[in-house]
Amino acid sequence: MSVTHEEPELIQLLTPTGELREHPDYPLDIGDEEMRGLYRDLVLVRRLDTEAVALQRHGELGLWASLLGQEAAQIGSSRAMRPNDMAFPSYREHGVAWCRGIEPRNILALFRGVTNGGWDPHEHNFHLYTIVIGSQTLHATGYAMGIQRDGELGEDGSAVIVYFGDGATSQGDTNEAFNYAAITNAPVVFFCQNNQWAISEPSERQTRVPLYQRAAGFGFPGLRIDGNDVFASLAVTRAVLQQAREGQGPTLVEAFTYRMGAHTTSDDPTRYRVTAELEEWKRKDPILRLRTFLTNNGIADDTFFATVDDEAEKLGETVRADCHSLPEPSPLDIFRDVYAEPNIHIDRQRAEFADYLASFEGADAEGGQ
Ligand SMILES: Cc1ncc(C[n+]2csc(CCOP(=O)(O)OP(=O)(O)O)c2C)c(N)n1
Ligand SMILES: [Mg+2]
Repeated sequence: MSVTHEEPELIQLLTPTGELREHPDYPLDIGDEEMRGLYRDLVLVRRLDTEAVALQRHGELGLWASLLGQEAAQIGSSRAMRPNDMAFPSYREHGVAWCRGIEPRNILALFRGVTNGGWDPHEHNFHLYTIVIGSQTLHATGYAMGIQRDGELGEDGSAVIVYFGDGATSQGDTNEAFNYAAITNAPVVFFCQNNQWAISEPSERQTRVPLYQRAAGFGFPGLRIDGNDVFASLAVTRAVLQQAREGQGPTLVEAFTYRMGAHTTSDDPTRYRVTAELEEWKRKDPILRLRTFLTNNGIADDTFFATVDDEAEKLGETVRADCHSLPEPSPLDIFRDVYAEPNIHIDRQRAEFADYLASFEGADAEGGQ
């Protein structure tokens, strides 16, 4: 059976060669300072990512999921958030974490396996990383329904943004979340980073229609943006978050991008994809095009770029040093976050486990050696 569908329409404000295009519905409306700030964010999160990959290669992290190539999708959309909005990430959202003020060392702790969570979701309105594909779309929809019920909608109200991949759109959870958000008109932005791969499964084997068109079937708008264009990501997300805050319900944003690295450090993409594809996407690099734009329009000069490069080097050093000095957790920490309130069963299990640990010669009460 052949299926016909409309040709995908891509919202793009900054072309791969660094030219700015006006869009009637999505004005960019930011000043030079903010543009330089976006460039700085992009470079710093890429440096953080490169350092984390190197740390994993040195055996300092158990695993790392690289965001290489997806920086613009993440930075633009998260700089569109206000502090009182809530974000639900997947496991690759280091750029979003960065913009929400999560310390890189806390992300590293997670991938080093020395924390049971990483951060307090309420402190930065940034939920914990979620590995179970698509499940965070339901958490986000429920949270957005809570915002509605707490009467927090309005021009200065709050909204929710949830990040997930192309592969997650094949999950039942994601489709249930789409439906629930639609029928309840929940203030949630579904931000799908279509990096065109779900590990080794290409997106053309996951869907017969462009992903953003799925939203129409659930009864809410869907848009496709150039995910390597930080301006489009910012302008579009800002607009749809505001619509959500004002009670106009959910939107699906499909950020069309490309995962330039491996799925994770445990994966070898040369086994399932051709180099030519990667080379093509290198020419669409999100950082390169913004640098060209800033240079050609006299918004940033060599001194600015050199300062950002220096800052990136320092961040790399800090991340490395922080990783080496992350404390080992106590085995008893596992009992700490099970319930919000004290619980006699957990207390008893904790005490039994503490006795067991203490039974080893030379062990201290906290299980350390
Ligand atoms: C429910 C569930 N099924 C399978 C997996 C194994 N798994 C981990 S990542 C992944 C691919 C996800 O692809 P996508 O949603 O496109 O996200 P990306 O990694 O490309 O950012 C799979 C199948 C999982 N973590 N959870
Ligand atoms: Mg993917």
